[in-house]
Amino acid sequence: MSDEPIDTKTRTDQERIVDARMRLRERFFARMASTPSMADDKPLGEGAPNRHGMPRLPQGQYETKKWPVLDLGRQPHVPLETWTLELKGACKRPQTLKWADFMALEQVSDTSDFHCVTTWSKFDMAWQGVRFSELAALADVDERVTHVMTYGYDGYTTNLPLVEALKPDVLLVHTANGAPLSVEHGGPLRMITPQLYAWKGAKWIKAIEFLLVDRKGFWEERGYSNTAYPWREDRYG
Ligand SMILES: Nc1nc2c(c(=O)[nH]1)N[C@H]1C(S)=C(S)[C@@H](COP(=O)(O)O)O[C@H]1N2
Ligand SMILES: [Mo]
Repeated sequence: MSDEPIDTKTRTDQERIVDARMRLRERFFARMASTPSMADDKPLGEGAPNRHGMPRLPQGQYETKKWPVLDLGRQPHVPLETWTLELKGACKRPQTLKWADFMALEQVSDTSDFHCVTTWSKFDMAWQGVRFSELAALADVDERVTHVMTYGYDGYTTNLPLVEALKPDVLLVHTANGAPLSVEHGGPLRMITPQLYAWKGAKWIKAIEFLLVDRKGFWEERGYSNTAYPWREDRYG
């Protein structure tokens, strides 16, 4: 356990977390509005607008009802008893959460679409978990943070701009379509980035690092796009 169980947190602690989250929200709202997914008035794709006003099927994608598995061929099994999530880098409250700590955070449900760069899209995935923004607030990220790196238990890494990570549909999820997330899909916990290609969401997430300068993750170093915006077919860099 990190020093105290979360339910004994004082009201002051909670207020500080909420305050930090509200400050972040204000600070990033204007910048979020200038990121492509909100500012793009000619997104590429087809179908009725999705929840974000983008064409439902991004250009070059096809819909699948199946849920394919993509990873580096190593699927780590991490028991909940030993599982931890580390929040580190440029933040005022670096910390390591145990499973009970994580589950005591505000839990949300959201339905979103999943777009893989290998051209399949799966619509209407029902997720449960914790918003990335909640974790950023908990860690009290430094004002100067521009990017984040996420790490998987399999050694995977992927980077993304903080403004993308703070979008309200970016979640760390433990439940998919009503069932605990299977190991092959990244259980016990993975990240999802519905408005970016799915490789930006680390399965078996182990750590989040707040960065003052951008750094490339596994696929980004190997020629994938750094920005990964589906409605511009922004697949490769
Ligand atoms: N830890 C980890 N996360 C990962 C990957 C990986 O290899 N390792 N692959 C990424 C890629 S390329 C995609 S498309 C999605 C696939 O998620 P899925 O296997 O649940 O469909 O996970 C992403 N997250
Ligand atoms: Mo992918």
